[in-house]
Amino acid sequence: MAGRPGDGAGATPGLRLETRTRVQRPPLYKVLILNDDYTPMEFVVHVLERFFGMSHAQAFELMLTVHKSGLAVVGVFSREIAETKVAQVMDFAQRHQHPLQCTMEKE
Ligand code: TYC
Repeated sequence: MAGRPGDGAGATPGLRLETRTRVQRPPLYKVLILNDDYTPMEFVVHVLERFFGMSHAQAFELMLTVHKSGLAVVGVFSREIAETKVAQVMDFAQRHQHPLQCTMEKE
């Protein structure tokens, strides 16, 4: 059978040359918002609108999910974008003296 490009046919017998390029997709990260007893509901809704581009209705629904179940994924991003979102939310919450927690984890 004729060799295909990249299969090393015609090269030194026994020496298979690896010519394919292996492409690794960069890992994705989930950004999570955690419930607490003190952050006002409206503040969480505002955070979701401001930093995650949600409509008021989407943000309100997700905030209620977090309030009832403890946490929720708010988005999935590349590492750098996820890190930026987490830093923005944590900074915004701290500046308003709310204990809201935002974290990220590898998918
Ligand atoms: N549990 C908060 C309250 O009753 C509201 C809240 C919702 C806080 C979601 C954080 O991620 C959160 N005021």
